[in-house]
Amino acid sequence: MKDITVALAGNPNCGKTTLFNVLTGARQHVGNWPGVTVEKKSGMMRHNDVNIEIVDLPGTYSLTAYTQEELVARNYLVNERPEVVVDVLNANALERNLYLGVQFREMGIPVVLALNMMDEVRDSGKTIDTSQLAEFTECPAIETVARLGQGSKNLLDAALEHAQKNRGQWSPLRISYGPDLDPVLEAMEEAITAESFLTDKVPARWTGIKYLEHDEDVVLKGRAANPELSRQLEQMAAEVADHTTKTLNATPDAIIADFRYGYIAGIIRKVVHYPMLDTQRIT
Ligand code: GDP
Ligand code: MG
Ligand code: K
Repeated sequence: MKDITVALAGNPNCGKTTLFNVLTGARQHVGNWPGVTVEKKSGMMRHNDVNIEIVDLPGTYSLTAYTQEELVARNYLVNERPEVVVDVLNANALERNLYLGVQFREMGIPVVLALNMMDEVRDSGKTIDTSQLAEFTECPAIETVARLGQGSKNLLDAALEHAQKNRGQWSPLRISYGPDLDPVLEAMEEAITAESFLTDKVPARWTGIKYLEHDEDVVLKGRAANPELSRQLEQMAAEVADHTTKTLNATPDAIIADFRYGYIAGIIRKVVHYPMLDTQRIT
């Protein structure tokens, strides 16, 4: 029987399936996610006397409700609450790949970063300060080359340790979304917390963000759970959307994406270093 579940997530083509195969070998089960035709793969393995179920989530760039894959990944995390998510990153495209991880951390789920394709990073001459990345993101970060099976032991050590440290507790990352959205988000969070609205499953702030983003899945669940509060939140979201559209020519979901990318860019500037150009070396 399993002791813990580790979910593998990441953008398409980051090496997730390769890593999944390295970890689980032939002990795999392939099926479909309930109700949809998205493939579900899981496998069992044992590491440091712990029985680990590894679940391969669909590859996604985001966690909105726009695609079946994103909904499957999100609902799985919310309903099954795996002890830890291993976010597999193409380390060679770190900035783009970190966007998904920020969203996991906004949900609050414990995340370990697997910096995969480190062979390609080394070939490129770039360097990544992995320990600083771990510090800034507050997620353990492990370098891997899944195609050669490198780093999987370190990754499992880090995943088990992180699972033990968090003990199923979710603690969401809080990013500022600027002077227009922050006050609304705070008011939403207060109202959501006061009514324990969906808070058995997800953090109050995350639900607020989803109302600002007009997330259809969350709004429908919200209307079913508490129609009056849902109407209030929808009203708040509509008012601020009207305001930002007039003053900034931007909808809240676009502003939210901008601030997330800004948060990531700030980290990337500090941890990714490029080789000096030849022309600079000559002078
Ligand atoms: P997925 O879409 O995330 O499941 O990615 P796959 O596991 O299918 O891998 C996508 C491609 O990347 C395949 O051609 C793999 O062989 C390759 N790949 C996986 N891991 C690495 C790695 O660490 N380094 C390099 N260079 N290629 C890798
Ligand atoms: Mg795959
Ligand atoms: K490749």
